[in-house]
Amino acid sequence: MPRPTPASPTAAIVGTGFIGPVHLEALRRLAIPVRGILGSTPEKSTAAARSHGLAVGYASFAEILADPNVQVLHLTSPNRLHHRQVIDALAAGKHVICEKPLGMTSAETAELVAAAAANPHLICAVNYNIRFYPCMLHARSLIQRWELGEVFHLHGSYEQDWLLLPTDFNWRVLAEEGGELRAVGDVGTHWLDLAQFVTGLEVEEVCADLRTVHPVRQRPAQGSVETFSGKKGAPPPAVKPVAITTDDYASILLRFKGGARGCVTVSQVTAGRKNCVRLEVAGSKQALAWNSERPDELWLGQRGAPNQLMLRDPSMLSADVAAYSNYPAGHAEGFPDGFKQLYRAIYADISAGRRSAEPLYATFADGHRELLLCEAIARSHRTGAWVKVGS
Ligand code: SOE
Repeated sequence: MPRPTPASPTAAIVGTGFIGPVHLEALRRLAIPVRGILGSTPEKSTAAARSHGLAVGYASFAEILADPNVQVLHLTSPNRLHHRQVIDALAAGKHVICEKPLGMTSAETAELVAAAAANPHLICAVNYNIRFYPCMLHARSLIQRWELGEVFHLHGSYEQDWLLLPTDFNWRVLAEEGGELRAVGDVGTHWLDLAQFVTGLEVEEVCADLRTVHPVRQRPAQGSVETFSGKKGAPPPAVKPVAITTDDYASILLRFKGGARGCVTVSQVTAGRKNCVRLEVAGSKQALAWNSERPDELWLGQRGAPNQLMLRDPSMLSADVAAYSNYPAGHAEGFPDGFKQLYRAIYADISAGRRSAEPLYATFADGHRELLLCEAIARSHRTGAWVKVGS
């Protein structure tokens, strides 16, 4: 796999919150140059550039677009900004790596798919990083090689606890900032993307039950609260109550094309589950199970033989994915490593100057599908009925 060289395209990061610096760190591990960063105010940009040792703290998005030294934009801004920023970035000739969800509605993401098609020389990716845990790439490879046989059903969950209390607040809880669906949009789409990526199956129909556990949350009267930062520091001196319509919890039944069935539970109010993704797949020959909080372990279930617990080891991974695991067994590869491997795949395409026919990373088409899924889930919850995706 080509290693990015110092002549690699140069990136800039939009967003200084929780996830922007994760992108930056992964790029640095790959020796991909990063020129600067943009925050929600020029002062935040300057402070972030200084603290991360970057040359430029941009004063505005327009300033990044006009920077001829930047070829790739990493968009880690609030969801409501993605659509406009992607359109403008592509028009300015920049490659785009956009955080999920790609947009607020499927009407927005359909436009972004069209914009990507109109700019085939630009790489357009969505940041579904969980695909790049080596055990998940290996699981996909096993399923592709029919080692599980026919997939009968799959299930799992994505659970967090950083929004457990009514005093927990962040822009994501507001529908106008993050979208109509929150737990489903923020982390449920990760699971849905992962499940479809690993199995190669497409969700066709959904039946969903959602709950807003805290219909009122306490918003700090001043300033913003960064994702996952609520447990740090002193409580804000003053708060005001805000009505919340977005989901804290969801359970969703799934029907896949070809007959497989599934279900997923999503929650941002499960005490003790920090950032826990679980996926189990039951096939006609074997089953498999994985938990992101023990990322290097892949369980393989057998009926007529002892079950196996595989410890990630580059020498034992499928040959086609072994290059995405860089540390010897026993040296855990987790959340930050997935971002590194994701950008390794994306920047290989950027450096090659063409889109892979079947990239491992999520494309805008995948990002659009996630919005169609979210809309089907919301409609199913409202009507209490099964809803076909994209109908
Ligand atoms: C917050 O819920 C969040 O940062 C998500 O937005 C990310 O996608 C996930 O990886 C971790 O949690």
